[in-house]
Amino acid sequence: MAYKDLREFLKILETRGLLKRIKVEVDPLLEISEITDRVSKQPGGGKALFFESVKGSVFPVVTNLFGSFERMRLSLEVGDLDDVGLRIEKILNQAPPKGIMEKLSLLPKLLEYSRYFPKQVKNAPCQEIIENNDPDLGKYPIIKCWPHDGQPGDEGRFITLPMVFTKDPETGRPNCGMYRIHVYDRKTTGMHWHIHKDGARHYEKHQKLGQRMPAAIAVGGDPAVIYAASAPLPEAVDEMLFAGFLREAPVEMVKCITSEIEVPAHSELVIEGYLDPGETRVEGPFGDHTGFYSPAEPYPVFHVTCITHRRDMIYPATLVGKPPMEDCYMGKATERIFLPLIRLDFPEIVDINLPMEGVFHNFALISIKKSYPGHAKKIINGLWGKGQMMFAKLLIVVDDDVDVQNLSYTAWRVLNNVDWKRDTVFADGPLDALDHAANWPRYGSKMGIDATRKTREEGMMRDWPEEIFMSEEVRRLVDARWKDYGLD
Ligand SMILES: Cc1cc2nc3c(=O)[nH]c(=O)nc-3n(C[C@H](O)[C@H](O)[C@H](O)COP(=O)(O)O)c2cc1C
Ligand SMILES: [Mn+2]
Repeated sequence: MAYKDLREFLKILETRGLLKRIKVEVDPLLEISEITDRVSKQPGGGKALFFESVKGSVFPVVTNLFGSFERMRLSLEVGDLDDVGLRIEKILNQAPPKGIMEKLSLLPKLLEYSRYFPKQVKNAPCQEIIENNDPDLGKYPIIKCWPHDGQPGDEGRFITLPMVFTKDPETGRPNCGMYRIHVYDRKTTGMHWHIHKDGARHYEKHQKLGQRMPAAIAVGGDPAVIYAASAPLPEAVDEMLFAGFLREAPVEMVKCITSEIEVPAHSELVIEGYLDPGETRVEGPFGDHTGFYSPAEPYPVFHVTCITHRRDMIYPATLVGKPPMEDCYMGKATERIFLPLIRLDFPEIVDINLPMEGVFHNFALISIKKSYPGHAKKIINGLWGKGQMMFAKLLIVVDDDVDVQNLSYTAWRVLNNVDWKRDTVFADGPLDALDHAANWPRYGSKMGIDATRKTREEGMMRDWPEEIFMSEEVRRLVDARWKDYGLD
């Protein structure tokens, strides 16, 4: 059963002892951050935090919702994050229907999926209160994360767990992306969609058409819906359909009060507004999930026309910074969920590990079933051409007998197997907007390492050595005699 909204999820967390209430008054400027940071650094990611009393606002704040493997699984209602991937794989493996009989036999399945399309509703909890006279962002407990966040003249508050809804002006197709929101004043914010993202694409199109762009920022809801905003889906896939698939129930959507944009009806808070093409303002700096401040740069400006919310709104926020943090668990979910989709193009890929320390765009480990010379290099080049994998600054490919989830074993194999000149590939290309190491923003070099066993065809003049293993016979003997040695 899908969670209807954020509250249902919070209730589950609380009954399972995975949520801690903080009753004393706390400051949304930095204090909530420091508490959240300390808790997310506890073994396993600590608990979700519910701040009941927040200085300067009547609304409470929750943080660290997704910040452990257990809570990430609970948020998607699965026993194992791989279960979502398996569901996707099952759909993808259905052979394309040939004859009419086959098509008919698939009909029930197809209908089942159509159940997941977002559904329009008229009455929405997120519109219990409508502030369209003089909307004021100052009423809400929006947090300041790190000391140098924001510009002189603003308080450095950022909405950190937003779902930003836009529409393609040509196709009418909706998009939802998680792009942090820098609050400049009561009615104005930044819009930090990197140029590679779908929201930015929609903005570009409005700009070309010379049209004002409507947008809406929704905060809070079923955690599966929130997660979907961060998922690296192809532009053609509506995040809300994907959320429907994840929660196995359609997402109920409601039209905004001041625009045609639709937002999840069960959100906690919705900020409606528009962007004027060409208008930019300095956004940031912001203590980012790389563990460094992302620099202040011009980004489009969002003007608020209306704010709607639940009467007793609960405001969720996330804190990003040096890993491990809450977003690392969201990234880990993405790693598991998207593996079957990557395998569509690269069936030889066995597993992928995006270690938290690599903050997702910096490092990916990939195991493959190698079957021809140069196979690993083909995977490296191929992945750099696939969606947000283009940002991967370091790709290391190993053979399928390496468990890439075991970092120590993998490091040992890689370090022994590589001849650095022969086995490295460099490429120039787009980089994540958060990369600060390249000479220019968003463009620089990436490295791939082929750490698979090398063959003659790949130029290896020697026989590959055999990995050491004890014989089965002796292992069985020692197993049987273990007690006799008196070692335990
Ligand atoms: C907590 C969090 C904050 C994020 N902030 C941003 C951001 O400010 N700008 C951005 O372009 N992407 C950001 N992302 C990544 C995007 O949400 C992600 O790339 C997503 O796939 C974008 O959706 P889109 O493909 O529809 O553009 C963030 C992700 C998370 C989990
Ligand atoms: Mn998208």
